[in-house]
Amino acid sequence: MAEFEFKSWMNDVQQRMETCLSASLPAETHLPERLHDAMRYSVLDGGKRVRPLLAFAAGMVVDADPERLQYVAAAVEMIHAYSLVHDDMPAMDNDVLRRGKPTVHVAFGEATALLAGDALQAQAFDVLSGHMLADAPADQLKMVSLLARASGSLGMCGGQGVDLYSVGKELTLPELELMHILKTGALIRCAVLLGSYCGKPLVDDDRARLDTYAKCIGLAFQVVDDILDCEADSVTLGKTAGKDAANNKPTYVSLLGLSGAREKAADLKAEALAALAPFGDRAAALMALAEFIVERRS
Ligand code: GRG
Repeated sequence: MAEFEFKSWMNDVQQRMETCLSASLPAETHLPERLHDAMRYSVLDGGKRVRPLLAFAAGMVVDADPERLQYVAAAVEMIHAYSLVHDDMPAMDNDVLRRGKPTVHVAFGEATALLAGDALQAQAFDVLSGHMLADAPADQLKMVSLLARASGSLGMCGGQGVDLYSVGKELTLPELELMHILKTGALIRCAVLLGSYCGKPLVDDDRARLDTYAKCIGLAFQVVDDILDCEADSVTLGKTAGKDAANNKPTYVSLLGLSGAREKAADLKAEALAALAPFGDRAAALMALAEFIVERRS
C-alpha cells in the first residue's frame, strides 16, 4: 500500500474545518452578539475534530470533492458541539471544563448555553441542506434524514436518555453497549455515511462495509474514552478526568477491567480494519483513523 501521510492529512482537514466552521457560523458582531459569541466559543478552536476527519476519510473512498465534505463535516461537528454544551450543563453532567476551557454555561450562563446548543443544532441542518452535497437530490435528502436520525431520540439523544435514566442502576455489558451505540456511536457512524454520499455511487455491499467500520470504530472510541477517563489527567484530556469512577458509573473499565477494556478496543479495531480490506488504498485515511482513535491519549 502507498505511504499515507496521516499527520499532514489530519492537519490539513483540521485547518480547513476551522475556516469552514468559522464561515458557517454567524459572526459574533451579529445580533444577538452574546448568543453568537457562545456558539462560536462552543465550536471553534478546540477538539480533535474526529467526526469531520471520519467524514473526509470516508469521502476518500468515493473520491468526493472536499468542498462538499467540509459542509457535511461542519454539520456533524455542530451537532457534536451542541451535545457537549448541553451535556456539560448542571441538569446533565454538570461539568466546568471542556476542551481546556470553562464550559459554555460557566462562561455565558445557563440560558445562553441552552440557546447556543439549540441554535447550533438548527445551524447544522441549515449547513447540510444549504449546499449541493450529493449528485442526486434524493441522496441529499437521505443525508438530512441520516443526521436527524443520528441526533434524535433514536440516536444520540436517545443514548443520553438511557444514560440519564440508568443512574444508580447496574448495567450489563449489552445494556452499556446499546447506550454507547446510541449516545456516541450514532453520530460517528453518521459522519462516515454522510461522507460516503458525497462522491461516486457505492454499491450496497460497500456501503455496508463502511457502516461496519463505523459501528466498530464508534464503539472503540467510547471504550478508549472510558480507559482515558481513569488513566489520564484533566489537563491532558481538557475535561474533568476520573468522573466515571467518582460518579459510580458503569463503564467498559468497571465491567471488563483495564486489560479487558484494552482488549475490547483492539478487537473492535481489528474488526473495523477487516471491513475495509476490499477498498485498498482508498481506505488509507479510514485505516489510519482507526489507529488514531484507539491509540489516542486524550
Ligand atoms: C446532551 C443531547 C445530548 C447528548 C449528549 C455525546 C454526548 C451526548 C455527551 C458527551 C459526553 C461524553 C463525554 C461522552 C463520551 C464520548 C464523547 C462524545 C467524548 C467527547 O468527544 P471527543 O473526544 O471531543 O471527540 P472533542 O472535544 O475532541 O471534540
